Amino acid sequence: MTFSEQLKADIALIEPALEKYLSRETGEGYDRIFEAAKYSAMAGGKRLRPVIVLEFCRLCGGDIEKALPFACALEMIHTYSLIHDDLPCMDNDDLRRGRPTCHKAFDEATAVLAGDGLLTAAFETASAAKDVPAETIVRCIRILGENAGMNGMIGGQVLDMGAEHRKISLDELRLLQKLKTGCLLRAACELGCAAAGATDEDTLARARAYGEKLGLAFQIEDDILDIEGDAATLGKSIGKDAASEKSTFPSLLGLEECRELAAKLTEEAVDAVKPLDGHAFLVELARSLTGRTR
Ligand code: GRG
Repeated sequence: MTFSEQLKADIALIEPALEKYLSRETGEGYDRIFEAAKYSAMAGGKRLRPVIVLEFCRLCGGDIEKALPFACALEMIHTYSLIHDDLPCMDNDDLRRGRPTCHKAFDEATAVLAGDGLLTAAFETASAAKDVPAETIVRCIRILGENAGMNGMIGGQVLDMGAEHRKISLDELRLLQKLKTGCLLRAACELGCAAAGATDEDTLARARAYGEKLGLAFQIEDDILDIEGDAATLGKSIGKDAASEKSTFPSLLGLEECRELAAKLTEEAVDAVKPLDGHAFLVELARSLTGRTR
């Protein structure tokens, strides 16, 4: 199978499973919350994190079908973070994944609850994984909690809010992004290994390194895309964050150095997994994210 065929096959497993896990309507009068959660979760998106879960599971010799609950749980947490990040009290965005944000399509309170519902459903889904040893389930739940929580993505979001109105250093920005974006990507790698029952320390360290390097490269690319997108659509040379004087990789390093750094980090991610058998897909995936259009 080629890279793009395998990517399509993974997504074809993930999307119906995600929809099934979120289809728990009762007809009791609160079904609108399922509608809102599915509106955001089933709105496309690259499915990068759940694909990485399946592919690390495959690389470690596991059954990727058994990794699906963990892959979908991670995508639910990612979707909740996007819904909450778009709220008026956070980034106040109108569009996400090419359509109105959850609070625009529904209302603010429903969007808060849809995010809460997705976060909770993630843990429900992971804990109910079928034909998986209890020890593996607990390990996966811990990975999800640690990376999505206050020492992970939430901590990163707090640093991000603190960086709203003051210039921060490159080291501070690296930490912020390591937590905010990097933690869920690292969690994806760890979850895939855990779902396969892998315990080899070298493999786990390589998986973590891949996630961390890729997370940073991915965020730098995202900052570059923000600038290029704004320049293309608005005829401006600055992005939203630059306009608000928020520190970003391009504002601290300049575009050229950012491109070089993203490429260097991508190759470091590649180097981390190259010694592992079955690394080809992960190598192509990492390289496909450099210079992506979104
Ligand atoms: C508000 C709880 C809370 C957390 C906020 C992760 C995060 C922290 C906010 C998301 C907003 C954002 C722009 C994060 C940077 C990481 C990033 C580029 C997210 C978008 O991920 P993609 O490109 O999205 O994988 P798709 O739509 O493809 O899934």
